[in-house]
Amino acid sequence: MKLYTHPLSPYAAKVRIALDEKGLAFEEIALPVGRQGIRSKPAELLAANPRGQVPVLFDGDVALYDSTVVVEYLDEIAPEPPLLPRGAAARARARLAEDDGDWLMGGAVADLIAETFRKPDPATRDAQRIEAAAAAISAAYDRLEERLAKSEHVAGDAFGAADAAWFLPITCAALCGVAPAERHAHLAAWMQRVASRPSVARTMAILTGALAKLTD
Ligand SMILES: N[C@@H](CCC(=O)N[C@@H](CS)C(=O)NCC(=O)O)C(=O)O
Repeated sequence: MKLYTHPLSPYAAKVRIALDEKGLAFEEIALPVGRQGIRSKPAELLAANPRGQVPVLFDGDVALYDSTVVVEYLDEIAPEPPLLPRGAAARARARLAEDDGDWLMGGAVADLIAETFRKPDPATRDAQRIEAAAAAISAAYDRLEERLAKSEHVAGDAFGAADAAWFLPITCAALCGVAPAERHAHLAAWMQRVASRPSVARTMAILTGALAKLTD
């Protein structure tokens, strides 16, 4: 298998974590990235994904994009350990929980990144947009805290795709100044549990290593 990523992509991270959890061998092609995004996109990526985004997974003649679709594919070809629970209702809830993590990433966290990480000069930032993003992210932390008070993981008691989908936006938001608060004790304990998984620790090392080397 071959996976196109970039080292700061939360969606690519979700797929890398899934591959590592399942012990699947893959070649990672990490695209060069700066604060404003991917610097150059190979023709193979653009041909496989009309959206021009990472992650893209190639498995023989199967070419897939969108992290949710890719993780679900991996869960079908390599069912152990499962990243989605068994049973229609539990699976649907887990998919929704995963989508909520992606939605947070693509909405409020993307806005926060656009106004902070992408604008190193604070004078150029839109304070209102930052405030609105921070409020939406804090509300999402409150909802997740309630959920994690009732279960070990985001969608039940086992680690799965929903955990990978939530861990990255929270990490990105915290790096951009909107971390969980003291009242989010279950969330904080869950972050530690998830961070200690080898799959997640490896992805965090890739992310922090790339941040340390960023030149623009
Ligand atoms: N819904 C997609 C979102 C993928 C996405 O937004 N990828 C970003 C990187 S995080 C990307 O490749 N953006 C294109 C660019 O930076 O030019 C997924 O889950 O895979």
